Amino acid sequence: WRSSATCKPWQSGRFLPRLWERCQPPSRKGINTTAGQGQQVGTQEKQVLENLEMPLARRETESLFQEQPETGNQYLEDALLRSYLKTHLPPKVLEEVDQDLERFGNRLLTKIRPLGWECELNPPVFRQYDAWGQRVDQIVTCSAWRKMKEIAAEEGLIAEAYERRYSNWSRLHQAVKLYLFSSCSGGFNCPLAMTDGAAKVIESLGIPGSLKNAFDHLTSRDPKKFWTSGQWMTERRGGSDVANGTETVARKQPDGTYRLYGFKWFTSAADSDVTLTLARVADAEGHVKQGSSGLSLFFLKVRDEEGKMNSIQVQRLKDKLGTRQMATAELWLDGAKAELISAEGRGVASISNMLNITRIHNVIGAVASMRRMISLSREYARRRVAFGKLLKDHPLHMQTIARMEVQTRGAFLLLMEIVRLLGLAETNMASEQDQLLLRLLIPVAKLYTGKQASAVVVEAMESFGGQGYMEDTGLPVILRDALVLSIWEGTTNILSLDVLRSLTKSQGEVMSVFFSTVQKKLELASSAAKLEPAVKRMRVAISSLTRFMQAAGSKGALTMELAARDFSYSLARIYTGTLLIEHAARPDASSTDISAARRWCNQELCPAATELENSSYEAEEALQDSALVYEGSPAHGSRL
Ligand code: UCC
Repeated sequence: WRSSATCKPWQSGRFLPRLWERCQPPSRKGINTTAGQGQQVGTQEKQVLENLEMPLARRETESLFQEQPETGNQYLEDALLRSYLKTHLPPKVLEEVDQDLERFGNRLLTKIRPLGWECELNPPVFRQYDAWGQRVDQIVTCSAWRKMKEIAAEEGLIAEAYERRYSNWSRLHQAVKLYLFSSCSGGFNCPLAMTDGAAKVIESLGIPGSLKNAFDHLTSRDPKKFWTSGQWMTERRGGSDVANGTETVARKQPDGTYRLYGFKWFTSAADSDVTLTLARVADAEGHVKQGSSGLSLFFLKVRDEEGKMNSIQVQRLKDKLGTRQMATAELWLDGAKAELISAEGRGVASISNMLNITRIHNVIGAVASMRRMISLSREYARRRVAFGKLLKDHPLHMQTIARMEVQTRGAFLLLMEIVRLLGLAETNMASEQDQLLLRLLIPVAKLYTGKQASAVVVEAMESFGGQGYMEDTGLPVILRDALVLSIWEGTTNILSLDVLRSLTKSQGEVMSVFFSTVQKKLELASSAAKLEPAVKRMRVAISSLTRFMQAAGSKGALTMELAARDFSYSLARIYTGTLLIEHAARPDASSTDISAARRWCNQELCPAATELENSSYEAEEALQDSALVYEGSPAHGSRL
């Protein structure tokens, strides 16, 4: 297979264009189509093995050793996604959504993924001055990035959720599109997350007249009209402790608007049109109230009608490990004109509507990156020969990918559950219990899938051997971009504390709902004989969790704080396992649905109970934690 001049690198969803762009064998065209592959696959495998037999001189060592993994329409190749939609969507909705997703899957394959790679190759640059020394503070993005914005509008990636043409299922439809889009988006999933969050905040405020125009832009399908939003929460004193870290001051103007003064240390997608941000309103003497109750929420446009910055200066762009396609900036607000949109002092509570949405997007990103890596890994295993046979014929290799697959399936079902509940909440169809469950599951899913994504993506990278570590395969990009998922939108520990916040705020009611929901799902599944071992293990885990709650509840706050992470993991594993069991109990469930549920339930489901028994949450253990960490450091021996 000689390299062909007619080879088009971006055609047919080819994974990466540059390294192998000359290597598509004409005789193999169509290998990556999704239908009727059986015959081709056999021929292809035979050919790969035959090639291996060739003497070195006949092999094209100058251009190619291995064939790159290729994937087709990601919607059509995602068996779990399709079976989920088939199970849950009403037939009429399913018919339309299915058509839309298949079409979208093709567009992603042929048009959008290449643009995503262009975004990676052409990261934004900061132009501070023009040729004549005028300060311009321009963040220059590439044409592919700007095209992504148009596509996002055309595809209704935000609009879909707010038009609600499929009632409560619109959220799910939107989330699935975002899930498919995410790994092709060249980082554009980030501004979309914040845009969705901003639209949600405005909607939850009842779309006040002053924000109607902004809401229309944020939810528009018209590329010329569509706006994206930022979420400027992080200041130089830190990103987690927003209540104490926010220094920005808001000064009221005679016309009722405000001017903001402060320094925003980490503003993602800084090329956005508008943003939501927090600031402390100064009184007539210029005093501000500290702490959470001093924070209010503001809306502002980044530029005025003429395109000039709204008294905002860009200090520099951040030099990040990943998400380099997207401009993250340090911004000085020097009297930026803004509108107060929350009650004074209710900033954190108001922006939490945005946070909950961006956290769901984080989950979408996590599941999408896992799915993408597994798709590539399994394709590679069909092409790559080692020790005389294809990787897919090595049982240990398959076991490794299958374990990743089980994690990804679980994470996917957890994501679907959350967007299902969100859809109900947004169409006034959610019971109080549904709403409590949603409040609990968002931080649980965000923290758990963020960690899963890091682990799965690293493991999948290894499944390519040394190739996985090569920059120009594109695999390291996926890794870098996935590593942020456990950091932004609240780190694992911050999210674990948010799980506790939801317990406190509801006076424990969220846990009653959690227990009753998993019990109900298990009861419905208990008649399926093949699921019996999984159901049994799950019931044991639920008893352990109940015991943990009783024991930890009678201890002090320190116990729950020390247990917060293990507790959140326990909730994630139990709830996700229950969803896998529920999915496997469908009448038309496949054998893989059953084995995914069984395997998930074979892991430790309630680590919090085990660690409680190990006395890990005792005060003495906390002291020992510090001793372990600081042994040998200059701090050792001083009072920690
Ligand atoms: O901006 C960032 C990067 C942007 C990139 C986005 C792209 C993501 C897309 C992914 C695509 C792949 S990163 C910055 C993110 N920052 C955070 O996530 C902040 C992390 N910190 C926290 O979450 C903290 O826990 C805080 C800020 C929420 C803590 O603040 P407070 O003021 O100390 O918390 P309080 O006093 O407990 O809560 C104040 C109120 C309470 O309501 P009331 O007063 O009615 O009791 C809480 O119940 O806020 C309510 N509240 C919430 N309500 C707090 N959190 C929530 C919540 N999650 N849901 C509902």
